[in-house]
Amino acid sequence: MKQPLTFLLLFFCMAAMAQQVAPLPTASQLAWHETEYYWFTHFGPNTFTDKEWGHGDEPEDIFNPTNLDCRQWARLAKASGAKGIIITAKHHDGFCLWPSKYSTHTVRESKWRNGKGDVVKELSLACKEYGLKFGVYLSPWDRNHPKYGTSAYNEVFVNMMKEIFANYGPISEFWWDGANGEGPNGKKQVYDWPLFRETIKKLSPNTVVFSDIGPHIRWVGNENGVAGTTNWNLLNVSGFSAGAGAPSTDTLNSGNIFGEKWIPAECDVSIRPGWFYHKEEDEKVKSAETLFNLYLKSVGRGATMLLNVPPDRRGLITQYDSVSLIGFKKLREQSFANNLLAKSSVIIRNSSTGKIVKTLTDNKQSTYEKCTVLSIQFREPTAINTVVLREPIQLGQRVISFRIVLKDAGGAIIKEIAGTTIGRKRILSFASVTAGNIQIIIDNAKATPLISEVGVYSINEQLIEQ
Ligand code: FUL
Repeated sequence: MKQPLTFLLLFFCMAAMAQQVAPLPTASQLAWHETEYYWFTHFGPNTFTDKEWGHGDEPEDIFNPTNLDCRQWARLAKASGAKGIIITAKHHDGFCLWPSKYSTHTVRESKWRNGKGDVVKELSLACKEYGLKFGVYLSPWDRNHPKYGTSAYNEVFVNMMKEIFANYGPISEFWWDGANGEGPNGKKQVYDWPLFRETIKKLSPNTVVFSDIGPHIRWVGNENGVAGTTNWNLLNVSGFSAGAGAPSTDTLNSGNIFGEKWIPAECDVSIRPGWFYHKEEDEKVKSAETLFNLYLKSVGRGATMLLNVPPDRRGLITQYDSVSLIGFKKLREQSFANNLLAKSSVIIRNSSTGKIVKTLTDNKQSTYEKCTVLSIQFREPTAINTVVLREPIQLGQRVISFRIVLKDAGGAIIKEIAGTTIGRKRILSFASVTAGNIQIIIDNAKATPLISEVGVYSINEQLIEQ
């Protein structure tokens, strides 16, 4: 008699696990997911010393852009389709791009604009003008501040955050860099992360905060702009901390299938080899095609793309960068302008219910279909090489694995593509095939699988990595 009871219990446990959809994203996280692609901009003394990590002893006068124009940055960000800009208000060298009361190593101490300049202000206003979100990077590691290495520094860092939120808000995203390169002879700081988190929560509850482990967005585990082909928006954070105490880069890259918190990945990558501007890298700016490929590997794997575009010593973005950026925008537009499923001749059927579905091409995350198999029938065999799938992530991330089965007009299988995780958006590109029918099969899911959007495209074959 005991055995059936054990089996019954096991069955109920498995059923409960199979329906596990929590945790869910907050409204701010959902809005952040939708931004897809936005900018990072590294600017500061390193721009003028040709370094990547300043030592903190650079004279303030070294910071002297001859023709700074943040409106030019914002104009170009907007023209390239970016949704916002995050600026390095303070990098590891400790130099503040705003006249902070809590430092003597700032724009105020430089001769730039006779010490009256404020890059953070100027960029925040330019972003408002161009309808862009504005974000701030503030490095906890500070190689200049005299209090660094003592508990008093935590207070300094908090006060700096307070200044930023009070004077330059609203701040859509706040970025805490986990890098801390002080060696054994350097000063070691014990960061008060709970205090930092509480401070932002109180000052601006809707700001999404990035660090290696969140609280709201995680690092993707590399600086190449590439998310895992398996990418869960969930992460286990108990027992971990930002920086050296973070989970392995592999875990950050793929997330945790049963992670305790919704902490999706952001893919940071620079348009140039370095994060800061260096003249000798002008010819090494990533091409529009390379950026497009990175878009497929970040946004196309359910993450966001944070592309760094650093201004030069004039305080302007060069033509090398702008040509690539505008090209990148064109490639995205040309590739995804024409969803071949939006034609009335195409029939999408939910094989589980037998019903024809019309909401999967309406560009709305709020309309979705409960389905394990979708069958797409073209009237004429159609050349395709890209499929885009989306889950309504407001209801959690559910799909564990799926297949796309491409058939010819006679029903014979031409190609089968297997994938893991969908999330906010999954883009799958492959060598072109002429298909009469496509089946999307959800093989495994944490709970009832839901699909909100399906797109099928024929993009420029040269953009696809074979
Ligand atoms: C890293 C920093 O050390 C780099 O300089 C850069 O700011 C990058 C985005 O994050 O941790």
